[in-house]
Amino acid sequence: MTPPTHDVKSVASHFPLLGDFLNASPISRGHINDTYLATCAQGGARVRHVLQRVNHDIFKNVPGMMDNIERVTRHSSARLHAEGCGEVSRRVLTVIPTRGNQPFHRDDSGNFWRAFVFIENTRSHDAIESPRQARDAARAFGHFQKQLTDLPGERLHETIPGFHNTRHRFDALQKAVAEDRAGRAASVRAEIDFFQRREPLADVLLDLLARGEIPERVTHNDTKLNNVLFDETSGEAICVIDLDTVMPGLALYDFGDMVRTATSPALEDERDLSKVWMQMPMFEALVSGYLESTGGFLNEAEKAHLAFSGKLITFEIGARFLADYLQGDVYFKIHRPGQNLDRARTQMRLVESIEEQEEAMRKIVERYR
Ligand code: ADP
Ligand code: GN1
Ligand code: MG
Repeated sequence: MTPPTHDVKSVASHFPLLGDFLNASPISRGHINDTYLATCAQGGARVRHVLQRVNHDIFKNVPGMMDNIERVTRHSSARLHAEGCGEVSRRVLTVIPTRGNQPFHRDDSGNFWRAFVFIENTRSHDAIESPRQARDAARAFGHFQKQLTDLPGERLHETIPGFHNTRHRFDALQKAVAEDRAGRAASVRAEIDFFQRREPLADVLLDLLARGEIPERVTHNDTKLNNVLFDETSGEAICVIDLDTVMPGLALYDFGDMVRTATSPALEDERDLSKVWMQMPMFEALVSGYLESTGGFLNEAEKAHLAFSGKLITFEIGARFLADYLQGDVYFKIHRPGQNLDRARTQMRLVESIEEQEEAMRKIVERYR
């Protein structure tokens, strides 16, 4: 639970950073990796970089993951240049290879470290503030998908196999309940029941995929709101980050996670559940922004399931938070006891709020189709 401390200065010496190392401070957003902002001095100016320790308990094939990220960022960058974009270095992540020209550095403890250009003059948001933000974020994530529709080469590595396989995720929750490693199951019976009652949700998209009604695509798979950077000055969503899970997936996984993270005004771990709900103006903005970027290539079955995808991904991530709570908080970083349970409860409340409004959500999608 205590934040890890690393010798970031020593890590930094393995990368050709643009200047002399001054200091590094942790960036506490994100549940998975250890991220640092490393500042260097160069001719009186400060140059900043991101140094990140990849969580290799979760990402078992770091070389494969970095291969994906290099291919995807190279392709996006070429696309942006072709589109005549003026600020390519702020609109796509730039990996800085090590001094030995490797995509990551391995330290003496076996940790994998990588470096990125720090994208200046941006902000990320943990909770949505306006429909404009929602529309912009959805347009940016949709544009990211669009850029990758013609990614050349082999199928990308599956950096976490079965990442959004909701059947597997549901079964993992059942297993966590049965094992009850942390002795917590009896105290969260109502929460467990909530997910068990909704088990049939788990197979809906997997069945559509198996019947060939929706296609596999290259998707981001972690489109939570704080994985897009907004320009500090204009407020525009300019760069999609956190590319660790870019791999084969369903477009609906990406849209669903936007609904999960960019429609409720509350934080993911809010304890006052009366603050958690699906706000229709945010949903409408997501649909409009997302279809603006992707309307040209999504098929009718994908469009027809946009509202459903929000419910499904919220259900899925809620089940993952609850399973992690039952296992003793071994996956998602927590900053206080009970945080994963609080996160599971906000997801449950949001699923209910979507259920209450699903018909109206579907009608909104109809209007934009
Ligand atoms: P995690 O996988 O742990 O979520 P992220 O890659 O999302 O890690 O990084 C955590 C946070 O660090 C992001 O939410 C963002 O605020 C910040 N960040 C990451 N990369 C950059 C970058 N290249 N430029 C600016 N900020 C960044
Ligand atoms: C994790 O890395 P981060 O914080 O952006 C998780 C996502 C979850 C999310 C829940 C690799 O995302 O799948 O949806 O937390 N990433 C991984 O907030 O498991
Ligand atoms: Mg992140």
